[in-house]
Amino acid sequence: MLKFYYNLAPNPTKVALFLEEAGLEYEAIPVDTRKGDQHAPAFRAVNPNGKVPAIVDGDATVFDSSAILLYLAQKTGKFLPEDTPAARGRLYSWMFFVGTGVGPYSGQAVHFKHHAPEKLAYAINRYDFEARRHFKILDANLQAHRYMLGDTYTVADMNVWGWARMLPNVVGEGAWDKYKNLKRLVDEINARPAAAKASTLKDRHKFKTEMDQESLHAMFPHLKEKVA
Ligand SMILES: N[C@@H](CCC(=O)N[C@@H](CS)C(=O)NCC(=O)O)C(=O)O
Repeated sequence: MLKFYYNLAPNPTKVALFLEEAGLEYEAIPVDTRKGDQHAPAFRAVNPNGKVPAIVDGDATVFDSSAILLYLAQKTGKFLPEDTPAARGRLYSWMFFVGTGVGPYSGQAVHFKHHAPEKLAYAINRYDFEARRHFKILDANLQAHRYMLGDTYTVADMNVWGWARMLPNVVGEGAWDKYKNLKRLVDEINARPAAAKASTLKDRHKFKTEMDQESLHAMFPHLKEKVA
């Protein structure tokens, strides 16, 4: 059975959404990143980057949420746009835009606002600005089209949903007023049965919630190590 390595963060959650949408059977394997499970050699053999999500599907091992979503969409033939160069161009562009822009800038915005030991105004401003700029681009696309790739719900919408549903945590309370089209998509996906099923992941395993010294060192290793 497909193995799905997860915690409750945005990137694993969008993969859970796809697995539920497609009705795939999977074994959910918790990786408690606040306890340092991501650094265990057995997990590093699955994802050398030491982050979730990752999947093992027969002899295929896939890490990074956008890669996993594309892999699963192509494996099942579900939630893909039509098979034309124009549609593939849109699919790959938005998938990579989320993977290289929305995800990392949102993650760093959260890091500098909520977790960094020092409140650095420059870093907070830069990542807040960039996260907002990326969300605005998504919002403008969703003003022009019902879904990210046009008229049909696809894997690109699931990719957006992962971080977009956390928008107030990324850019602050009250932010939804400025991203009404994105809110429309997030609300629509939240109401889908697959999203409700994906959210039951939180009931399957009790993840560590404290952010103590062990967690800080596991998740932010630069606090104690140097890269050679
Ligand atoms: N580019 C990756 C990012 C994955 C990622 O940042 N995962 C976080 C979720 S908490 C993680 O595993 N963090 C643990 C760590 O950084 O030690 C993706 O899209 O899947």
